[in-house]
Parts: sequence; structure tokens; C-alpha cells
Amino acid sequence: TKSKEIIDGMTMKRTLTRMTYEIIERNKNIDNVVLIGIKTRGIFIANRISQRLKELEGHDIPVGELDITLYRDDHHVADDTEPILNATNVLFPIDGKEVILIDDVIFTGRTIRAALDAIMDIGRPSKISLGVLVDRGHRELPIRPDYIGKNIPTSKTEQVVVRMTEVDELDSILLKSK
Ligand code: 3GP
Ligand code: 5GP
Ligand code: MG
Repeated sequence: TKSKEIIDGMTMKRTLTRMTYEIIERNKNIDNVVLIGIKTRGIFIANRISQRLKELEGHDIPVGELDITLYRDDHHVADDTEPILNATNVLFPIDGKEVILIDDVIFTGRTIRAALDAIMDIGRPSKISLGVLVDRGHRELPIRPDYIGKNIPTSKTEQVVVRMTEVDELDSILLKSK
């Protein structure tokens, strides 16, 4: 296996700062925005953006959490996985809010589809948009991020390794080929 660093810690910090400014620019009513992160690193990214919004402009933007993981159905072919919702932790009303969903990597788009279902079960937002740190391509659904940290073209067998200090020893993004 080979791996190549695409983004280092300093660059990840700049990338998240840029995404934060894009969110500010495109949401005139920023105090109506809420962030919802998808399990593990999507939640950390949402929290960092929320922190940046506080530091840069003094806004207190709440962060909710969705736990969606891929479920492998043993009765089907080996790579037939389906995202399933394990838990939600959204401790504020989302009716009439502009929700920005946040994940670390978007690939087929199936996880985001499941997240949209979960959000619409919780409430009736006025708008839902999507931010991802990495778009690695290979979409299988008509889902496209509104805020993108970096486009990293990949082959289907490559893997984007996202490391964040909250759970890893440092911030970095690697492209790993098997
Ligand atoms: P995350 O919890 O930070 O989002 O599925 C466990 C972890 O592995 C998840 O991290 C997920 O994003 C990550 N992961 C890395 N490569 C892949 C991949 O190719 N497919 C899937 N489904 N998850 C991957
Ligand atoms: P989906 O195919 O539904 O877009 O992605 C499935 C889940 O796996 C999502 O949570 C997504 O973040 C994650 N994922 C897919 N490919 C990669 C990858 O190459 N690297 C990482 N870190 N996560 C991935
Ligand atoms: Mg993820």
C-alpha cells in the first residue's frame, strides 16, 4: 500500500477557515443556521466550523449529531452496503432553520441520502445544504455538496484517510492506494 499526503495540518486549518467564510457569505441570516455533523469526523468538522464562526464573527451556531454507519447485509453480495441511522443527537429545534449537513468525505452520496431522511424525520427546516471536507467523486445519487474543502479525484479502490486531532495524533488527509 502506498500513501501520499494531500493536506497537512496548516492547510486543513486554512481550508476550514475558507469554508467558514463561504458559509458566512452565502447565509445572510447566519443566526438562523444550524450545523449537523455525521458521526465521528463530520461532527468534529462541524464543531470546528462552529468555533470559527464564533471567533470570526461572534455567532453561536449549534451543532447536532447524526450517527450513520454502513451496514453490510450478509445475504447480499460482498460490497452491498447500506447506510443506516443508529442515533440522532440534535438538542435544538430545526423547524424553519437552515441546516448545513457536514461530513468528512462524500463518495456515493448514500450516507447523505440517509442523513436527509433522518433530518426530515426530526423537523421541517427551511433549507438543507451540504458541506464536506473532501469530495472523492463516484456519486451514485443526484447529491452535490454546496461547500467543498477539497476535490480529490480517486479510483474506487483508493481510500481517503482523514485524520483529526480529536481522535488521531494530528490533522492530515492522505490518499491511500491498496
Ligand atoms: P468517520 O467516522 O470519521 O466518518 O467507517 C469508519 C470510518 O472509516 C469512517 O470515518 C469512514 O468515513 C472511514 N472510511 C475511510 N474510508 C472509507 C471508505 O472507503 N468507505 C467507507 N464506507 N468508510 C470509509
Ligand atoms: P458514501 O458512499 O455514502 O458517500 O460514503 C459512505 C461513508 O463513508 C461516509 O460517511 C463517508 O464519509 C465515508 N467514506 C467514503 N469513502 C471514504 C474515504 O475514502 N475516506 C473516508 N475517510 N471516508 C470515506
Ligand atoms: Mg464520514
